[in-house]
Amino acid sequence: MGLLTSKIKNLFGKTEKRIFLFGLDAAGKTSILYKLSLNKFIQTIPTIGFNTEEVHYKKITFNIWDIGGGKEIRRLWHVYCEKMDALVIAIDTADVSRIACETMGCGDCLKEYVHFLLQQKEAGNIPLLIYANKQDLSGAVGPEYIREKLELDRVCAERSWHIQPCSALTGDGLLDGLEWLTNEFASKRK
Ligand SMILES: Nc1nc2c(ncn2[C@@H]2O[C@H](COP(=O)(O)OP(=O)(O)OP(=O)(O)O)[C@@H](O)[C@H]2O)c(=O)[nH]1
Ligand SMILES: [Mg+2]
Repeated sequence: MGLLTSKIKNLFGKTEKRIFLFGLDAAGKTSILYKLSLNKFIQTIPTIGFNTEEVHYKKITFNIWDIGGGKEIRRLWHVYCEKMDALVIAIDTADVSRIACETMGCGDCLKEYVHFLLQQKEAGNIPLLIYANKQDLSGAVGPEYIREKLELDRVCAERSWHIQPCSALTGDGLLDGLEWLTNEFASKRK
């Protein structure tokens, strides 16, 4: 979509936003993307590279970029960080061992990658939405656990952030996440 078309749309009260969905492999990013865009829980395969879809919610067209979370791709996450309006992290909340571990630099826990992303210039002070996915599974942890383990109060002192419990399987919570972002974008316009 050209810049001009995008500006014309904005004149009519429609807005486009580019949001990037990161997270470890098997967190459920692709499942979230297609549940939002097709309203279907599809069978996925690990993403090599990325998938992108448009999701229309209220007056916003969300261009959602789902970036693969495999170990080799994670190292390149920062390369995708271009013209982002929001950063979205998906977490498998039933797999707590991979959220944060004792040894920083282990290369396989989410915390270090999230902190790295937040430091990127392109991440500026854009909103951070965390989809606490797989809430349908027993043993899934909630927002407080994630907040503490990722040290969000410390690393997001200057940023708006929100942890949204959800399930790509049932769809619960996914639109609530877009609602939070919509309100964030609206509050920035004032
Ligand atoms: N029970 C349950 N399973 C889920 C949920 N979301 C995803 N899954 C399953 O988790 C597995 C991984 O899902 P994907 O969407 O492929 O994960 P991904 O984050 O895109 O993984 P990569 O592409 O490798 O980065 C699949 O077997 C999904 O069916 C959920 O909310 N609940
Ligand atoms: Mg995927």
